[in-house]
Amino acid sequence: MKNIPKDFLWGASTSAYQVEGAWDADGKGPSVQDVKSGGFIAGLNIKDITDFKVAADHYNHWKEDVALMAEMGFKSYRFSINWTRIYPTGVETTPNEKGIKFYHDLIDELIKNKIEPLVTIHHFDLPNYLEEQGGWNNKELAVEAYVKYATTLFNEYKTKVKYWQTINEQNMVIMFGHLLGKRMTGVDKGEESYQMFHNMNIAQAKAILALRTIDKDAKIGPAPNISLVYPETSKPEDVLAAHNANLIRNWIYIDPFVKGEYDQILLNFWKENNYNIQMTSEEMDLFKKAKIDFIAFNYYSSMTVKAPTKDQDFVVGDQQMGFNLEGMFQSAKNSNLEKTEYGWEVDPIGFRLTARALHDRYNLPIVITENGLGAKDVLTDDGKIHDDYRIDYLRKHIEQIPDIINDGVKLFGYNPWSAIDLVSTHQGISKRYGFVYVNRDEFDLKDMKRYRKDSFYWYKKVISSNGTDLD
Ligand code: BGP
Repeated sequence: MKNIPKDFLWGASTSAYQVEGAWDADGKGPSVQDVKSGGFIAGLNIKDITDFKVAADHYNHWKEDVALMAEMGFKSYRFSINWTRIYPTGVETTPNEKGIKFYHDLIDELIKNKIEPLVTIHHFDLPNYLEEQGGWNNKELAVEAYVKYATTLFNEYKTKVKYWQTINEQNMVIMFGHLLGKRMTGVDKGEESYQMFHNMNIAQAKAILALRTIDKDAKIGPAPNISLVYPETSKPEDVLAAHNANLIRNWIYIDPFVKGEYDQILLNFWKENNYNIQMTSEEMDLFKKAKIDFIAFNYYSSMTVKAPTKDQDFVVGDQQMGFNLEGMFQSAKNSNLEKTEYGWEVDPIGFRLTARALHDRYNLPIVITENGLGAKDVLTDDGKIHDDYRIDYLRKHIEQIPDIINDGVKLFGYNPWSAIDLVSTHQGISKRYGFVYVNRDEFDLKDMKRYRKDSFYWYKKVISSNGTDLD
C-alpha cells in the first residue's frame, strides 16, 4: 500500500465572488454575479437569499483568514482572482493597480505562511460589460479579453504562482449557465452553447500558450466539475447512455488540451442536430500545441443515467443534480446513495472511480479543487459549531485517498470546498461549507466574526498526520 506523499497539497478552496465582497471597492467593476436580480435558481427565489456584494468580506479580512488557514496547517489554498478587480469592464488596456496589489498582498501572505497558491483565473464572474456584448458568444471580444487578463496575471504573479487553473467548471457554465448569471440557458440552447464551449476552449488554449512564454516553470490546467456517470441498469441502452453522458458532461472539456481534438461522438452529435459551430483549422491547430500539465477537478457526487426517452421525465435541479440530453441520455436517481439535505447524492467510492477514470483517459497529475458538504450550521451561545455531519462527509472522501494513490492515480492534493464560509452559488449564506464560521445571516451582516468549527480542529489533525488520523 502506497502512502500519501509527504508533499501532498492539503488545503481548501474558495472563489472570489463568493468570498470577497467589496463588490465595488477600489475600482472594481460589476461582474455578472453582482448584477443578478430576480428570478428563480434551484427552486429558490433569489430575492430570498443574499447577493454577493459583501459575501464573507474576505477583502477586508484576508490577513485574518490566511492566519486561520495557516493555523489549520494548510499546504495549499485554491482561490480565484476577480476578473473585474483587474479589468473592471474587461476591455481596458491597462489593469487596475489596486486590484493587482490586492492579489500580490494575498499571495505574498500565503507564501510567507508556506501555503502554495493554486489560482483560478476565472470562476463564474465574467465582467458584466462583456456579457452585455454577447459574453462568451462574442468570440473575438471574449477571447481577446480573457487572454489579455490571463497574460496580465501571468506577468504580475510569475514565479510566485506555480499552479494556474484556466476556468472553473467550464462544463457547468455551458450546461447550467442560467444558474450562473449568464444569458445561456443550458444545453437546450444547443448550437449557441457549443459555440460558447468552443470559444472558451480557444481562450484557454491561447492562455496556456502565453504562459509557456512568460513562466516556463509554472503549470496550468482546467478545473472542470467531474462526476463519473453510472448506467441505471446493466441494459446496454443504459450503458450507452452513460457513455454518452460521461463524454458530454466530463471528457469533452479536457480532450482538446490532451488529445488535441474534439471527440468524434461530439462531432457526430453536432452534425445530427445541425449545429453549425464556427471553428477554423487555425483554431483547431491551437489544441495540438496547447497541452495542460495537470487536471484540477471538483467532485461532489457521481451521476446516474438511463437511455433517453421521449418524455425525459427527470426534473433538472441545480448543477449537481443531473440533467437530460435529448437522444443521448436521461438522468436517473441512484437508489444506492444517500443525499445531503440539499439533495446532492453522497458517493465516496464514486470519488475513487472518478479519479481512476480521469487517470485512465488522460494519465495526468490530478488535484482536487472542490469537494464538500453544504449544510445549515448553528452557532451555539458559547461560540461553537458542532458540524460532525461535515466531518463525516469529508472523512469518507479522505479515506479514499490512499486507495486512489495506490490505484496509480497521480493525485497530488486535496482542497475541499470551502476554506471559510462563503455565499453559495445558489442558496445564499445559509448553505455553509467552511471550516470557519463567518458570523452573518442572509440579510443581517452582523459582525462578520470568524469562529472555528469542530471541523476546523479535525482537519488540522488530518493535515498534521498527513491523512492518517481521521478520528
Ligand atoms: C461548484 C462551484 C462553486 C460552489 C460549489 C458549491 O459548482 O464551483 O463555486 O458554488 O459548487 O455549490 P453551491 O454553492 O451551489 O452549493
